[in-house]
Amino acid sequence: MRLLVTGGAGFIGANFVHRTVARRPDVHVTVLDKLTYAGNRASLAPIADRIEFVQGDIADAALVDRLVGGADAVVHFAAESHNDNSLADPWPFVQTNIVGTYALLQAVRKHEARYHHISTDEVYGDLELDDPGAFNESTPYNPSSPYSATKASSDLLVRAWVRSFGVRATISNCSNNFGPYQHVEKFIPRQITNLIDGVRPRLYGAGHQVRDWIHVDDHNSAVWEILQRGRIGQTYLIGADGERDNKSVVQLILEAFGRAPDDFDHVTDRPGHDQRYAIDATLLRTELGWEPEYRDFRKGLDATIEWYRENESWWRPQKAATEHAYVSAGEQVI
Ligand code: NAD
Ligand code: TDX
Repeated sequence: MRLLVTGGAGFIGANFVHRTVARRPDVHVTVLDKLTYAGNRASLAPIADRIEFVQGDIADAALVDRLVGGADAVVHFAAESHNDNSLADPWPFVQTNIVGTYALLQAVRKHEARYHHISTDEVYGDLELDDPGAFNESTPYNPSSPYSATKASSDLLVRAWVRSFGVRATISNCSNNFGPYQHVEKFIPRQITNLIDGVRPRLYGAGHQVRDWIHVDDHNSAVWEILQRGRIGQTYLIGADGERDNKSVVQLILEAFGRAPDDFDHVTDRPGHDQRYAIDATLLRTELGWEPEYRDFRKGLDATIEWYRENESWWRPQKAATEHAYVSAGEQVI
């Protein structure tokens, strides 16, 4: 199989490429990545000689047409992915997440390639903290941020290309991922690298918001199942029953560093902050028999902390600029 992976130098994409190279020697992987601030060639360095790497933009229709023409299947991870950035400047989100997905869809339509679209549970909006429910495949779309609105838009383009043009596509909407190679702007790596630097973790507002954490390898094992055996036109939600509030996650990280449970700062809350995400992955489990491997959040978190301790040269170049951007955006201790 010739597989085109967009965004393969980003967090989830790089983990997906590592997993594919390790487990599927029959698959030829080409990565298309623009190498924005979030992309990092170093994430693919250990397997550089096992893959083809193309630096380029998914919105570049001619380039995408050429690469999709040489592929049997496309897994589309590339995106602008950070909610806080989408509040500061939504334009790159519209361009990459919507226009970029359009260019890919036109190419898979022309070349009749199989297409898997990576999306997020944030397209469904949020749940109240006291709501016992969870998102499923029939939950209506109700995105809150420019990021989630552009991801929702891209999902709807995929559905239309399936229905109108017969594109062989599937969609997955996953909950919050953690694991190695995640950019230090995101919640868990930011707190780990702060603590390595002797700086207190930073919790938005009261920290009561709930996220449904899944290890990145479990997300990617589900993507492989869907790519191979998913029903064309179907959406699958991916989640591993990992609900935790943000304050509890910070306190687990503090404990791993031997620090007191109140040794963190509350900082300015995110405008429009989604309260709770929760995934009901029954369809994925029953139809495709998928099960997560990382059932112990604390163990996965400890391994992730270890990875950041051992790979400082990977994250160090981004750390100061990332923290500076948060301060410039108005983040203050409250
Ligand atoms: P990331 O920001 O770490 O990586 C994104 C990658 O896409 C980077 O390598 C970047 O260089 C590349 N990219 C950005 N714009 C591009 C363009 N125009 N052309 C080509 N490449 C471009 O993101 P991530 O956290 O790995 O997320 C990957 C996908 O998974 C996204 O579609 C995101 O919406 C989705 N997702 C993420 C999570 C999560 O918790 N991180 C959860 C559910 C879904
Ligand atoms: O310093 C912080 N302090 C803090 O309390 C940061 C960076 C975040 N937070 C909070 C905000 C969220 O409630 O932690 C939670 C997680 O924040 P992010 O890592 O920014 O993730 P989130 O906004 O939940 O979105 C993530 O999951 C869904 C990914 O970034 C998206 O790409 C994915 O679609």
